[in-house]
This record gives sequence, C-alpha cells and structure tokens, in this order.
Amino acid sequence: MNEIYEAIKRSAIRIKEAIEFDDTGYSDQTNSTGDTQLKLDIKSDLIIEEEFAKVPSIKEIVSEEKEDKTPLHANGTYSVGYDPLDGSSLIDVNLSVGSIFGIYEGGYAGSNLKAAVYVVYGPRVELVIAQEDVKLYRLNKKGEFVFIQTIVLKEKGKLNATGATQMGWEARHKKMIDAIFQDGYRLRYSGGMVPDLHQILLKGGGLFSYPATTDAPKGKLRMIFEVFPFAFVYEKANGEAIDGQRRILDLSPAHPHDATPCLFGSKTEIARVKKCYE
Ligand code: AFP
Repeated sequence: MNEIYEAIKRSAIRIKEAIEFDDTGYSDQTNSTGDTQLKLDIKSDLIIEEEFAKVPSIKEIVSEEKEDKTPLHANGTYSVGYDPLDGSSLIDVNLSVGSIFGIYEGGYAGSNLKAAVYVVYGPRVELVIAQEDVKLYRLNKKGEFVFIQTIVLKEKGKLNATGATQMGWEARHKKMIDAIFQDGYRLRYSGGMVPDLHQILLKGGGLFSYPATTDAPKGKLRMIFEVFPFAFVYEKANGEAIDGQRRILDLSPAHPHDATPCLFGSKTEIARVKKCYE
C-alpha cells in the first residue's frame, strides 16, 4: 500500500506545478458524462496514470476523466478509482481544488475499500490518508509530505456545506437545512467538495450535503471516484456518510460513473438527517 501512497505524493507534486503554471483553458475533449474537459483535467489524469504504471501492486485503474477501466499489472492486488482534479472549474477563479483516490480490493463496491487518499491544492498542499485512522500531511519546501496530525471529528459540529441547486431540493431537505442554520450553523460552501469536506474535518465537524434534486434524482457526485473515498475518510474519523437513509459504504455501483446523493458529517448531524429522511 505504501508504494501507492508514494505514487500519489509524486503525482500531487507534479499536479501542483501544472496548476500553478499551465494553461487553465478548456480542451476540445469531453469526458464520459459529457463535461468539457479542462486541459488540466487531462494532464492530471496522465500524470497519475504514469505514476501508477510504476506500481506493481496496482492491477487496474479507473478515472473520472475516462469512460473505461485501464488494466495495469495482471498480478496486482488493488484497483484504484480516482478523480484526478476535482473542482477544476474553480482554478481559473483561484479557489482550492483537489485529487481524490479510492483503493479497492476485489471490485468497486463501497465495502471493498481498503484505503482512501485526497490531496488539497490550496494556499498549501495537504494530503490526507485514511486506512486504520486518518492522518494529515503537508508539503514542505524540500518536496516532502510531513505528518501534521491525526484527524478525529467531534460528535457535533458547527459548519454546514449545502450543495446542489436549491430550487431542485426536496421540501423536507430544505426544511432540515433551514432548521440547521436556525440553530446557528455557519454556511461554508465553495463548490469544491475536497476543500469543503476538508474544512469540516479540520474544524471539528458539521454537515456536507449534495442531495438528490428534481433534475438529478441520483445526485451528481460519483460513487467510485468521489463519494466512497470520502465516506471511508469520514467513517475512519468518527463521522458518518449516508445517501439519506443508507450507509454509503454499503452501496455498489452498476456502472463505473454512477452517482449517488450523499451527506457526510459528524454523528449528531447525520442522526438529524436520518430523522428527516425517515
Ligand atoms: P467540477 O469538478 O465540475 O468543478 O465539480 C465539482 C464537484 O464535483 C464537487 O467538487 C462539488 O461539490 C460539486 O461538483 C459542485 O457542484 P455544484 O456546482 O452543482 O454545486
């Protein structure tokens, strides 16, 4: 597993360079869900594929930026699903973005996750690894990721990150979100799930939601590349992740690019969501 973490660290340093200096414009290509790809999306995907190709324990990879899976090493143990540059549409407005990795063994069901990693490209570059617990690392001047702290969520938080188009929210969801704000929670939503979920983890807790909407009943965020890895991180950090009723890590996609409604948070907030969605 460590050789996979090292490959992610090498990728993060190269992607950081690309974000800082490369062209942030759109390419003439689209990904499998019809999104026009940024040149940085394609470059980040290539960088990660190059680094993973050097890791014999990786049998196969699947990227949000590609339709199909890519076989790597026939005798490999793990399959890695990843979003090379999540929130990339925020780069040209200079907001934080991220890379997300799920390390699976035996298929892409939530229950097959063995570890999850994400990188935040913000004022500083930080990397979080979840295996038995959740550890935060920060990139230093020498190009090393230095251990900072173990992350543990409190039982109850104070932040509320509310995704998806509000006019498409179900009435019960809107009522719940309004009540949470009435209880004094502060709005924190940048439109980038990596920095938004990272902030809630580091600031002790709260709720991130990207629910089903009338125009997107399955939500927007993809299970294998985005939702399962963060559900794994949140659970290992003493939090929870559900789709409204079901535990996210009990889900299994029928297609690699399947999406699901998702709510991540501290135990108190998720209990409130479960009550709302009963
Ligand atoms: P992009 O990668 O297309 O910028 O989308 C970012 C994202 O996948 C996730 O990071 C955000 O939480 C969510 O989509 C933002 O979606 P809305 O723009 O619908 O709020």
